[in-house]
Amino acid sequence: MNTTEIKEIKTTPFKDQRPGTSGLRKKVEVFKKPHYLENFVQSIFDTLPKIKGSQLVLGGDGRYYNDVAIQTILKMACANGVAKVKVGQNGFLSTPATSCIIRKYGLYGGIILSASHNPGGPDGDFGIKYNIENGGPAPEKITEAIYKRSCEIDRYYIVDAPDIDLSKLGTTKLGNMEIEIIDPVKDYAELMQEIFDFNKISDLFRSGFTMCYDALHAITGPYARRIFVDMIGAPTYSVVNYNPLPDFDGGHPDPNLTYAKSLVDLMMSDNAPDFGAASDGDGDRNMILGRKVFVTPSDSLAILTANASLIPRYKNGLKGVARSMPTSRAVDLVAKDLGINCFETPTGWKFFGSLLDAELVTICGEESFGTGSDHVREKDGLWAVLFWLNLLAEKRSSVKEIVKEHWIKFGRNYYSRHDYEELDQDKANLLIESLKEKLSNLIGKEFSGLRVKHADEFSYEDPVDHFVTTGQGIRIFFEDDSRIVFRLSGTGTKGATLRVYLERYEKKLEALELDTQIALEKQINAAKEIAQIKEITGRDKPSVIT
Ligand code: VG1
Ligand code: CO
Repeated sequence: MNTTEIKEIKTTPFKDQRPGTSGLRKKVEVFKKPHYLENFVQSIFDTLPKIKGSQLVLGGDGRYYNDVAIQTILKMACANGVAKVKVGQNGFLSTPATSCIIRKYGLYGGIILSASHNPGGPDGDFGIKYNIENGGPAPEKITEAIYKRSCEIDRYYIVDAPDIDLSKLGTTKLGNMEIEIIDPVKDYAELMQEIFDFNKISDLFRSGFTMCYDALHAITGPYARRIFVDMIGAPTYSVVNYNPLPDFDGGHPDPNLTYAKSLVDLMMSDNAPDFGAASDGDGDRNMILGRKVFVTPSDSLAILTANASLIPRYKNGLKGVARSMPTSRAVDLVAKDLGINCFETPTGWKFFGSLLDAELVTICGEESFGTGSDHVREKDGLWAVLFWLNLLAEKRSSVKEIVKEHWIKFGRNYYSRHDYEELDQDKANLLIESLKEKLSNLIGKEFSGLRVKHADEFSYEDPVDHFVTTGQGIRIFFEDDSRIVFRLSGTGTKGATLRVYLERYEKKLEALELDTQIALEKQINAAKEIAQIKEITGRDKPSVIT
């Protein structure tokens, strides 16, 4: 029998532990402050009614400080009476794989160590997120309770024990708590094999189809190698940057036009393979490219929805779809055509969980390179890539052809997001506050040739549990049905990030292939004018355009 001494450590609250869009994210140096991580973890444990005797899963995206945090969390889990923890080998687990494991083994919950697409390393970001027994991110009522607890906390529990070796698969003990070190890929890969037709995708590769999947030195490398190369038989060169590194090789593991630049350059060149894709730090995002074409995440969501019946798991149709509010309305048109419901939720995956659990929707998506379905309760990067591969294997046409066909049938929702990063927090708040004050006076006014039809601040009542979430972004609708949305990011760790979401619908055949920024010129200018971006922030252009 292992005896391990439980220590009660006195502490005082930090005032900044309110989880954002996706868990608590801070600079590594903040997490390194004495008691900072411990306070938050204990606040999670104190908030959960059945933590004693429970089973959890624990892992992260391999970023700097994961290894240290995992050891602390294991010792705290033991001191708090957790019965068993499954840990990914070497501490690795992607976000969707964690969700899969919670569901498959009926666990009480999981702790994910990641700051997703934010940079890593000693000067980078770190994060921690709690997922509940449905496998999804804790909903707002739980994250708010955790925050409230963190404001009062005065002690935490931890055992005094040597570190656990996480490199060997198998079961070990820490005091009375069982620790099972698991293969991080196996359960997830098996689930993917149930959803998609791997044989069809193998045939596609055998026919000479070429792909470049860029894991950006983040968590999906081992998953992509196992699934694409070992199981499906894609040539090894199909997966690049596949070894996870604590600092992502100095990169920004964010699959978009700015940060996955080498992949984008390759896909736009004459040597482009047929298909290109990338994922983010923790594996829940996806970027889809074809030869000389980038598929916006909003279009990808609409195209996957429209073609879902070609995929084994979805062959009998979809229950409904959901998108976050700023995501383009392309999927709404598909839902209408299919005769299914389309829900509009606030930003962040935590809002999709209750719709998925109530079986109101099958597929969900966000404009921020996030797509997923009811197979887990997180967005899922490799799932989206496999969905596209399965589609390409069925249709045997190019990505560009599939996208064009879609626009011809449904029209095109030109869409772009302009981010103004690292703004002064007070100026960003002022910008949003002044917008709110202006809202009722905007109607009927004209900006850059666009007349305002309606303007409001988005709030959401969950149709299942009726929980109301307010302050979810400013929406301006114009008479031509184009739209601008303004909101502040809830995942940044330095200053504030203003996100401006721009959308315009086009049905005319001859206008389906314009340059996006040109197609949205009026909306871009109207946004600058309405929000007085330059006057308030001093910036005359965004730092990132996606
Ligand atoms: C961003 C995205 C949002 C996404 C969130 C978490 O949030 O806009 O759509 O759900 O990141 O994604 P925000 O508040 O910064 O706009 V991830 O891949 O960090 O888990
Ligand atoms: Co992510």
